[in-house]
Order: sequence, then C-alpha cells, then structure tokens
Amino acid sequence: MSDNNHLTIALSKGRIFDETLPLLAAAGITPAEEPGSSRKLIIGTNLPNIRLVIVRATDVPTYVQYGAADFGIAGKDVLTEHGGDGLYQPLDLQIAKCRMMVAVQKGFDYTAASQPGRRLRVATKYPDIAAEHFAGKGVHVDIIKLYGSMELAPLVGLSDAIVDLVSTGGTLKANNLEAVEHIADISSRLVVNKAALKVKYALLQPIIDAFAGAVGAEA
Ligand code: PRT
Ligand code: MG
Repeated sequence: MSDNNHLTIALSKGRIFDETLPLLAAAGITPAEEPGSSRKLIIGTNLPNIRLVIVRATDVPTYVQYGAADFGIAGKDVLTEHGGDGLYQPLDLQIAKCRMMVAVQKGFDYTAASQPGRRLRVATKYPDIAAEHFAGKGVHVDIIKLYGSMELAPLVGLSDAIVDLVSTGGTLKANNLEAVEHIADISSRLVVNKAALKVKYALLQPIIDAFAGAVGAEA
C-alpha cells in the first residue's frame, strides 16, 4: 500500500470517527466496516486504493508524521501536546468541539491557590499544555501525568486541580468539580504528512477540497 496510488487514513474510534463519516462521504469514501463493532485495525473502503487504520486518538499524529498514514484527523489538544513536526494542518474540521479547562473540587479556593508564587499540584493528560498555561500566569506547578479519569485526582487528594477537556460539563458535575479557568477552545484538525502531500498531491488535494467544502471552509 505504500505506492503513490494508495492512501492510508488514520482515525480513532469514538467521537472523532462518528463525526468524520459525513466528511468522508463528501469525499466519496465509505468505510467497509464500522470500527466500533469490528476488531479489525485496518478497514477497507468502497475505493480499492483507500484504507483506514484505527489507532488511539493520541497516536494519530505519530502515524501521520512517520508516513505510516498519509493523513488523519486529530484533536487540537492532541496536536498541541504532540507538536507539529512533519505535519501539515490545512483545515479546522470544526468537529469534536470542546474546551480545555482548569477544574477543581467545589469549594476549593482556586483564586488564592493560583496566586503568583504559590505552588499548585495539577493532574493532567496534557503536561505541556498545562505547564505553558501556568507558566504564563507565573504560577509554580507540580504536574502529575495521568492517562485518563483526571476527574478523580482532586477527589482523592492526588492533586489540587486538573487540566482536562470539558464538553457538556456533565462529568465535572457528577464528580463535584467545577471549571475555574478556560485555556483553549478545541476542535479536530486534518493532519497531512508533508511528504505525502507532495508525492500524492493528485489523490490528496481533491479529498482536502471535499472536506473543506463539507465544513464550509477554504482549503
Ligand atoms: O479514549 P482513548 O484513551 O482511546 O483516547 P481519547 O480519550 O483521547 O479519545 P476520545 O475519542 O475520547 O477523544 C478524542 C478527541 O475528542 C479528543 O482528543 C478531543 O479532541 C475530542 N473531544 C471532544 C473530547 C471531548 N470532547 C471530551 N469531552 N475528548 C474527551 N472528552 C472527555 C473529557 O476528557 C472528560 O473526561 O469527556 C469528558 C468530559 O465530557 P463532558 O461532556 O462530561 O463535559
Ligand atoms: Mg476517551
């Protein structure tokens, strides 16, 4: 599949996949199987020269950077944390929208705890984003890296605060937490391998254009 007439697209299961289906359809691409119910990691499409690889959301930039996939779709959270080396990011797809927020347990005095000079313990899956945010405020932080369920950390005394994604706010509410600071608005981006864009331009550009048309943007 590595010749110039074939394309490999890296996608993650879950919300990004569901919201990507209409974009793929706009480009004339229909997956042969539903990754939610299939255990296959390589999924064909209606087009014999285009296939999907199903990877963890955080791994999408890595597959595209190394050219194992020609392009993929990843959240701005994942892309910011990963860095943009070797990646061309032509399009904000306006899908899987959410907000990167600081949250604390209800009743915790965040204003006092985040004064310059104070030291705050922050649990997050996004250590670089969190470190940059607090450095910008002049707040010293000890960052505790977690891989999931950040919401638990303040409840059991692992951290004072978390940096995590919020969409409906339901998860924070269910765990007696509240958002206290907005760091960034997040949506998913198209990421293209820079070398592939050159050598497979004739295959890639019509897909990028179709995605742009579907989201009402200029590619
Ligand atoms: O699940 P896995 O570990 O494989 O990876 P992942 O969790 O990164 O994948 P997935 O599919 O859950 O998320 C993929 C992308 O969706 C993220 O990288 C974001 O860009 C985007 N996205 C949009 C979100 C959310 N909204 C979101 N709400 N990703 C995660 N969440 C989580 C959040 O971390 C929190 O635990 O949902 C919870 C909060 O949701 P609400 O609605 O209760 O506020
Ligand atoms: Mg998840």
